Amino acid sequence: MPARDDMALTDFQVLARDGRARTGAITTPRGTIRTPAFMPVGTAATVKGMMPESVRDTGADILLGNTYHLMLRPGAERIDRLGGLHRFMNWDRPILTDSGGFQVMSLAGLRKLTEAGVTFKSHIDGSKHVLSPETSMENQRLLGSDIVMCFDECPALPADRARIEDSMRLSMRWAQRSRDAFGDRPGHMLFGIQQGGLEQDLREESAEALRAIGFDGYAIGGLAVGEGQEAMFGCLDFAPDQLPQDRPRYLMGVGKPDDIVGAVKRGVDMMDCVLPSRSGRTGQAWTRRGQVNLKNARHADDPRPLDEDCTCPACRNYSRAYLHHVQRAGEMIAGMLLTWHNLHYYQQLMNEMREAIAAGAFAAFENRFFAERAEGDI
Ligand code: PRF
Ligand code: ZN
Repeated sequence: MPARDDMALTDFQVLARDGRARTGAITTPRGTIRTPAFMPVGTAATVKGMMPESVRDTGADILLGNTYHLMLRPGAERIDRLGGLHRFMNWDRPILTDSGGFQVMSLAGLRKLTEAGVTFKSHIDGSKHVLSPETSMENQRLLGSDIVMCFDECPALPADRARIEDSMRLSMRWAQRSRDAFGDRPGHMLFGIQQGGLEQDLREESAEALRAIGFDGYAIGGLAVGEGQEAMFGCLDFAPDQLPQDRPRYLMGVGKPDDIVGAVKRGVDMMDCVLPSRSGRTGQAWTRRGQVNLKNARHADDPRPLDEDCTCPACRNYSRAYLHHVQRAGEMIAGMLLTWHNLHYYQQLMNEMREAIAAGAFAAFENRFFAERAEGDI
């Protein structure tokens, strides 16, 4: 038995496999993350419309935060002075922060990309900033992130092979600089990000570069950027297997419930997406039977809950008629209730998949998942 000081503060264990799907646990000093895990998105130090204790009640073990947004407002130094992101937003469990590489390309105003990094103008006030592997690692350290992401670049698809290849190689040089700048921080994990578009050989080259550097976990970046589900699944048929078996694999920015089921089936352990929270604020609900638009007039006189089998507060305490009314009236509670329901549904789905994988019954789970959706909302 090693002395306590010698024991790793973070760990990943695969507890069971079913086909390529796995279930396991990531251990961190701030708590355990059951995998496959879905991470609600808390971009601006809040999961919009939800109290942190309510997010926890839906079953979330970890949240995602965004370096890009937080460095611009309120500033990573300020959050550090105020005791770090966990204390600032009142969430004491693990937080994964994205590096800003993806957000700066999609959100920033005028920007200039060089080997050194990205110079850009804030989408909030036009002020000038620099993100590089080094400044991203520093900002994520100031935030107190438990799982830090490498600084990378992600081209939108479709793109030329040459563009994808150059971008992937730049991201791999940035991955080495991220590793060097991160240093040795017990209790915190650094994840590399695989790029390479839909090309199997570029994905392999990227995986090899990341494995040679060595990370605590490996993300699959550059997917869900306009290629469609079939192409994404085609890539996921080989990409997870190119990454180390004994480390968590995180598919960034995915997705709809059926994307998530397909990704888990192909060996993905972690995911994040704004969909359940964002669509909750526009009247869209996700249930076992698919997508339901609460704005639709067919709900106006409906006394039934959104989903009679769901145990979330929106379904236990309110009718479809009420959810329809508050949505139409633009009341704040509309977004609050639907976000709660959607996050609850997503976490329920993850729970079912973890149990199915542990029981060697993923195929049966998948059949039920698609059969219920095929029935449609009734
Ligand atoms: N890189 C980073 N964040 C991301 C992505 C990526 O490729 C994606 C792609 N779906 C979402 N978020 N750093
Ligand atoms: Zn519900």
